[in-house]
Amino acid sequence: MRNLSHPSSHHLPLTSPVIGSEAWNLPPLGHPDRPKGVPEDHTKRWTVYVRQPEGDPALTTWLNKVQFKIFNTYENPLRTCENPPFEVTETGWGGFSIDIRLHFQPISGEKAQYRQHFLQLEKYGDAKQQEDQERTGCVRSEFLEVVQFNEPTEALFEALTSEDQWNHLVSAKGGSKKAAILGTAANGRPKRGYANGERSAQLPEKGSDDVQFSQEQEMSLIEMIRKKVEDVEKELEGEGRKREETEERLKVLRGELGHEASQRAAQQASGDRSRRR
Ligand code: SLL
Repeated sequence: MRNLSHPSSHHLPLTSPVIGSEAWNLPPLGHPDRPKGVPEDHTKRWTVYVRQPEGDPALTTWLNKVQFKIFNTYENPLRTCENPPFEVTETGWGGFSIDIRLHFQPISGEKAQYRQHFLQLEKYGDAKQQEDQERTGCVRSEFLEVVQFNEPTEALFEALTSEDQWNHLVSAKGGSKKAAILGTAANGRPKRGYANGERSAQLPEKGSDDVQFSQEQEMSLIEMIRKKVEDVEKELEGEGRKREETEERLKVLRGELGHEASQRAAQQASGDRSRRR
């Protein structure tokens, strides 16, 4: 790590944007509310986005530009958002994986980072989730991404911990910026930072009904991912064993086949000899 003289320099700064998508049904073909100019086979309207969790500092503190690479049959499939909102809205009929490139503010000195998001158009999840999706007509798929800065400059660190990042909350919600920085945010949400009150760009420690994303949730996400990795490793082990068995079996079969083939060749050869006589 270079250049970090700040007291909390033992933490590599990280931020947590939300990457997600929302999809709605389009009114069917011939319906008066169906927007004009939408191709006949399109059944959905969708938006893919990078957003800050509610009550968070503006993404532009660290995020400069976002590129979304959508399915290549769309016009101009590489969509670039130089300013917020960092999102793309389109219509279509099918889901696909979207490549997302996060470009950081030049002061950060960080290289762009790459993420992927699957555009989920169909209902998913448990019965309750699907009921909600049916009722609201909206399928939302969101992930809290962890963006870690590997070589943060002092300037980036300053920006990530500066009070000015909360300015947009004051104008938007009429709350107090001071409240946002101290104790609770304007909306009563716990503030970001460490338990000892250390200023940081971390998520609030604990979640609640009102707090969508927290360090607690971040940790359980990490734990979930760790478990998944374990599962996949176990599966790989099993697959490896299966493969060995298959190879063993193949060897035996090849051996049998080779034996048969050489017998046949021998018979043929002796036949040839007998004809020649
Ligand atoms: C796949 N899932 O991976 C499919 C592709 C593409 C969806 C789905 C319309 C695009 C357009 C649309 O929704 N495409 O109008 O250009 O093969």
